[in-house]
Amino acid sequence: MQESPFLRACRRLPVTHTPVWFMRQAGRSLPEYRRVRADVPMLEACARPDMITEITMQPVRRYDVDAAIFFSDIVVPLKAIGIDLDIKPGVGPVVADPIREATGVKRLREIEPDDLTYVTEAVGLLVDELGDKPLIGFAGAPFTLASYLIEGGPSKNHEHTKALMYGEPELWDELMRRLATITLGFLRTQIEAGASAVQLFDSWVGALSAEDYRASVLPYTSWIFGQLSEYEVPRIHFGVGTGELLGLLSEAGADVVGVDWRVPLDKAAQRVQPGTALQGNLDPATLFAPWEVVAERTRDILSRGRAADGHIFNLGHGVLPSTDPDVLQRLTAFVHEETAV
Ligand code: 1CP
Repeated sequence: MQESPFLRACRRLPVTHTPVWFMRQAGRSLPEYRRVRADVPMLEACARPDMITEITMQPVRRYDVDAAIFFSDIVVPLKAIGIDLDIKPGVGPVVADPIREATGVKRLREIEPDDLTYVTEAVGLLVDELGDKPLIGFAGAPFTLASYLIEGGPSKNHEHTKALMYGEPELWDELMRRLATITLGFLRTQIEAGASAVQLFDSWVGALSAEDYRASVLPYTSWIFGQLSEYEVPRIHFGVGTGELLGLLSEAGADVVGVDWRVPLDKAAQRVQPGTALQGNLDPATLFAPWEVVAERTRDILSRGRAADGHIFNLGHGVLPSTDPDVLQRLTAFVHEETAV
C-alpha cells in the first residue's frame, strides 16, 4: 500500500505518475450508478454495504483512478444519531427541524459503536476488493454540517448560520464542539475499518472571512486533525471558494489541501504551510469544452502543480451530474501519460 502513487503524493514522496481521483466520481454522471439507484433512496443506499461497495467501485472500474472514495454522504452520521433528515433528489440534504437554539444543539449526541456498523462492514468489503488501491474515507467539517442543520437545507448565503455564529458565540461553540466529535467519530469508524486516507470537506466555509474562520471554525477543525494524528493516514482538507483561507486550511493540520479552480496551484503553493501537498484543480465545467481545451488546461495544472510539494490531480469541485464519463476516462489516462516517469 505504501507504494500507491496516491499515498506517496500525500506524503510528498516521488511518484511514478501524478495520481488522479475525482470528487464525486461515484454518482449521477454514471449510467451504472443511475441503474443501481433507480428504486433505492439515497440514504437507504448509504446504509447498505452491498450498494456502498458497488457504487464506490463503479468509477474505479471505469476510469482507473488512483483512489476510491467511500460512497456515503456528509449527513450520514447526523442521520445515524437520530436527526430527522432526508436527501431529496435534485435538492440535497433537508432537515425536518432546523437547529437554531440550545435544545436542538443538545440533541446532537456522540457517535456510538453500533451507529455505523454498515460503514464498518462496507469499508471492510471495499478494502478486500480494492487490493492495493487506497480507499479515501471522508466527512463533512463542522461548519458545513452546521450550515445544513441551521438553514435546514442547501443555502446560498448561510444567513441563519452566520447569525448564530456572530450573535451567540457560546451556543456556536457548543454546536461546533458537538459536530467536531461527530465528524471525528465518522472518520475514526472509516479509518479503523481500513480507509487509508481521509478528506474533510468544509465545502461552504469559503463564505467566511479569514478573521471569522480563524475565530469560529479553525479551533474545531484543528482539534479534529489533531485527534487523527494518532493514525498514520494522510489528512486532506478541502473547501470551495477558499482562496483567501488556504493558509488557514493548512494551519488546521492537513497534510494535503484541496484547491478549487479559482487559484492556480503555483500561487496556492505559496499560501499553504511549507510541507503541504496540494490537490486539484481543474474547473469541472471545463469537461464540457472541446478535448483540446481540457488537455491544454490539464497540462497547465500539471506544470503549476510542480511548484507544490506533492500534487494529486483532481477537479476543483465535484463532477457535475451531466458530465460525459468518457471525458473523465480520457482525462485520467492523459494525466497518467503526461506525468509518467
Ligand atoms: O440521488 C442522488 O444521487 C443524490 C446525489 C448525491 C450523491 C451521489 C448526494 C446528495 N450525495 C452524494 C454522494 C456523496 N456526497 C459523496 C460520495 C460520492 C463521491 O464523491 O464519489 C460525497 C463525497 C459527498 C459529500 C457531500 N455531500 C458534500 C461535500 C462535497 C461537495 O460536493 O462539496 C456535500 C456538500 C454534500 C451535501 C449534498 N449531498 C447531496 C447533494 C446534492 C449535496 C449538495 C447540496 C448543496 O448544494 O448544498
